[in-house]
Amino acid sequence: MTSLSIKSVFFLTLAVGFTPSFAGAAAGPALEGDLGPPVGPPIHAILTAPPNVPPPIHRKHPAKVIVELEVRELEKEISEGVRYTFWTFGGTTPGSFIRVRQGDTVEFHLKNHPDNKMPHNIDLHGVVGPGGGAASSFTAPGHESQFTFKALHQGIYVYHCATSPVGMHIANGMYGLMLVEPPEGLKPVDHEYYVMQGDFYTVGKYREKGLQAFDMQKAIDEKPTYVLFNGSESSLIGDNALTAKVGEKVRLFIGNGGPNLVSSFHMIGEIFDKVWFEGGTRYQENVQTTLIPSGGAAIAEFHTVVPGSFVIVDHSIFRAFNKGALGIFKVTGEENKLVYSGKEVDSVYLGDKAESLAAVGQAATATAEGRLSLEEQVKAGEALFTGTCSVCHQPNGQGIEGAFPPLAGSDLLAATPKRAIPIALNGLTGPVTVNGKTFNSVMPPMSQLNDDEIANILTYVTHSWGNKGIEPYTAAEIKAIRDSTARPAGAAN
Ligand code: HEC
Ligand SMILES: [Cu+2]
Repeated sequence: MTSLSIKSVFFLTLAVGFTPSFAGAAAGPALEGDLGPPVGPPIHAILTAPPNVPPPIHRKHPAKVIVELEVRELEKEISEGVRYTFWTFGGTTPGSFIRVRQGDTVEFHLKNHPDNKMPHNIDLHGVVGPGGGAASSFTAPGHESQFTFKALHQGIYVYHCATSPVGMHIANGMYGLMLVEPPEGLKPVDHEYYVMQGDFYTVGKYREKGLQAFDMQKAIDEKPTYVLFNGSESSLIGDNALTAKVGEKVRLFIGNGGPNLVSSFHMIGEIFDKVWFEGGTRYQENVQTTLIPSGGAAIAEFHTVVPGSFVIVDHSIFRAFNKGALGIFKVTGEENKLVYSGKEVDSVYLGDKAESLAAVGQAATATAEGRLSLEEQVKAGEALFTGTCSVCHQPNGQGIEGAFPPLAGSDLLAATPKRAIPIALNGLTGPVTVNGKTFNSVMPPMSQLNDDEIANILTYVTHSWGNKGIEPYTAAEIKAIRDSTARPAGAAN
């Protein structure tokens, strides 16, 4: 045994039932997945921030690959106007994407930035060894750890921090993906993207503005405030949407960091040609929704046929529309009326995300700095009105005859503008007359919107379509009505 290197002993102990041939310890592969010793000079791995994926590896031999990953604790935007202190691998949530080849010897360096407050480590699900590396990588702020592993198994693997309290480190965004390419590589495609879901727990409610603290009790109760792709509500919408052209092949590396929820990953209006479920070697074909366990991953491939905005969701659908688990895949190119006749109507599924929510963020910043202008409030309100109130009252506020009263030029609204607050919060039932026409229908409470949002929406409504502007609504007056009136049973608070 003394003639064997320490590393060989390490691997031998893992190979249960393996009878080593001692005739030439250095000769040839010993273990399944061990494709021989590294060839050539060490290679520094290219790491990418989501949604980007490092370029394919075209190497024909195993190599020594050096991965340098730095942990940063950073305050970033989790939703428009909402800040959160993320703990990150490489400055982003999810962390940097790592790509190696089966058989590679990976020299892993974990650095904990000196400005950080917490110790961290890393558990790579693609590593065979105690803690997946966690046992060798505990790193205090300002320090660096190093360990080496051989990537024996191909596949797509989650990595995450495993420092106590583990759930808190993961909930703060400490997870990412490592791809171990098969020796022959993956089939070429036109685009590869990196999407990873996570659930987040803040003391404030969904979209409550300002810097939000982590809520341990909500995390223990598994009641997330946010469920997100790539760590922010806006990471895959607007200018950040994923893109392709008609007729292209796309590969998604999809992970789920959890810490708690399982993802029902779905792309509205697309069908996955192939899904390597659970990140394994088999694939399923013609898949609508694939389940990504917490701490698991999958590879999905599809090809684009018609243009449009395809909405990426966790099909546990309240998470998509009320907790942020929504992204856009934007396909441009020629229509194909044989495949799909229609014109694109974004707002059917996109809700308020059909509009850029940048104005909402600007208004939130302005509010925090005590300089919110009427114009900013109106712009934010317009973005929020779209896809919420506009569904019934229509984008131009004209309503629909016999069903939804108009908000544009409404004599009722003009006469009693403040009554719009309890209507928006608590809904309205029974006969109501607007511009001489009687409506007798039901408006559901919209109390899932927060005080800022309702104030901005009502300010927009009363300053648009020729409505005579009154004083802008304030979040404080919305809150006062929220606190002093009763909502119907079952309404959100
Ligand atoms: C699901 C459809 C629906 C949605 C969504 C909706 N409303 Fe209404 N709204 C109605 C109906 C129906 C009425 C009349 C209710 C009745 O007959 O009692 C109404 C009445 C009103 C009124 C009083 C009548 C008027 O024209 O002045 C106001 C103000 C109003 N809605 C504002 C809003 C605002 C603001 C939003 C978004 C936050 C909103 N509504 C979302 C259906 C809706
Ligand atoms: Cu950590």
